Amino acid sequence: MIKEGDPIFALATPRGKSAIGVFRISGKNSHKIIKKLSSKKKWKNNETKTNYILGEAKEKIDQTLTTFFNSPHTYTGENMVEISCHGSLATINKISEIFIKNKLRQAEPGEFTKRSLLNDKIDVTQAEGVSDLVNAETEKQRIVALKNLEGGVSAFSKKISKKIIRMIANIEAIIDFSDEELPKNILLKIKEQNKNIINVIKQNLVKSKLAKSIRNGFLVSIVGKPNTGKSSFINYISGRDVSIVTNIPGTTTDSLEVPLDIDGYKFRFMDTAGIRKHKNLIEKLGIEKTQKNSLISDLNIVFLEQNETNMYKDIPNKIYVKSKQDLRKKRNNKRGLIEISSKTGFGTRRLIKLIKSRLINSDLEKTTIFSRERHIEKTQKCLFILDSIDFNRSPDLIAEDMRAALKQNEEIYQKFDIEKILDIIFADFCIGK
Ligand SMILES: Nc1nc2c(ncn2[C@@H]2O[C@H](COP(=O)(O)OP(=O)(O)OP(=O)(O)O)[C@@H](O)[C@H]2O)c(=O)[nH]1
Ligand SMILES: [Mg+2]
Repeated sequence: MIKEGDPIFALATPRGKSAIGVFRISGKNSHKIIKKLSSKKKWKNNETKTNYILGEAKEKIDQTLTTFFNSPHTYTGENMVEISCHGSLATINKISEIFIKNKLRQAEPGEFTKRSLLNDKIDVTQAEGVSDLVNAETEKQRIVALKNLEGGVSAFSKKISKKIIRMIANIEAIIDFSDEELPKNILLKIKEQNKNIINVIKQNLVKSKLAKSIRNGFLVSIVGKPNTGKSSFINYISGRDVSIVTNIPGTTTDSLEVPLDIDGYKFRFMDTAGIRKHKNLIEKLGIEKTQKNSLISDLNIVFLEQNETNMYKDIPNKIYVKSKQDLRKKRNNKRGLIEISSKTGFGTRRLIKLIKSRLINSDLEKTTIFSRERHIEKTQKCLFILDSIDFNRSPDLIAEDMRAALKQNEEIYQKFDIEKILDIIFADFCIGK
């Protein structure tokens, strides 16, 4: 059953000067309202016609290309209209004004998708996919988001649910039937089933690490002593002067993040105050921040002055680099050390290649399952419950645990606790989607 909400509208394209602007309208009476405002009165489903939007005195406001969509086969499930008008601010403002006068309400961010979800046109993970696709900045983010939109996450989680339900049916058979009526070793079989589900989930979680990083970006921190060329490297790879460079040691006092698209992957390079002895409070705070960031980074690039690698024993996931190669006569052939120059660009491609290979070590096409923290959290909870089932307990207690695990898994794609889920999903939606 489609529920129709109050009539809403939104400009689905950015407000500003452009060739066209697209308005979307959805909800109760939306067809009636637009027919009243249009120079043409008869519209068939999915029909696109040029027409005029008319003002209060029936004066022409703009020539538009308008399409009517009949419920339930629309994005929201409700009756909808899409209007492409000329993209000037004057036209957009005037049309918006007329809409408001005619009882159309300006939509909230993500309200169209919310209605789509409430009318079961899409499920929760697909709504997340829509949001990610609209926000995708890099090629790989686009690929991951599209897979979610197409239902990749739901398909996987539903498969897991099915397996758990089958296992619950078996354990319930033990509760309901006597030993003679049941196949031998049924408990052993259930244990096998459980192990199998656990393995599938674990494999998926390993793969999901990559998908999550693709969505959020790989965090790479640049650490090292003062004047080793950290900021110069950040400036070189971003092609801009984002960080101040001087020959005064301790120039960078704070952490500074620079987003970069490398071969379609999002990276967040972080210039830092580095790690050294501090002379004042500003330096102390900057260094503490560097240390914290290095722990949460996917990778740390340690810029060396000499061979002080023992200073960085506590830094996880690192690559050693020595910059200013252009000033040295001799090549440093030390193993595990990359020489670069931010003046000439020497070695930088090799370094980027190494960073990429350290972080992306599997094929994306096969690894696009969970890209959101929410999916991973629910799956981990499900896994934890299945993993800690004590098969020595009574079958009804085992069944109870299994049902709890099932609930966690179902929450990935079902509309549980709808308001809370909506808040999370729609936090980064834009108006008109
Ligand atoms: N010749 C040459 N000079 C460099 C290179 N990289 C950095 N420098 C110089 O080294 C000095 C320090 O560079 P920065 O990039 O500010 O070094 P940093 O590690 O960010 O220093 P702090 O912010 O003080 O920790 C500057 O004078 C740069 O011009 C390089 O590859 N070649
Ligand atoms: Mg610096």
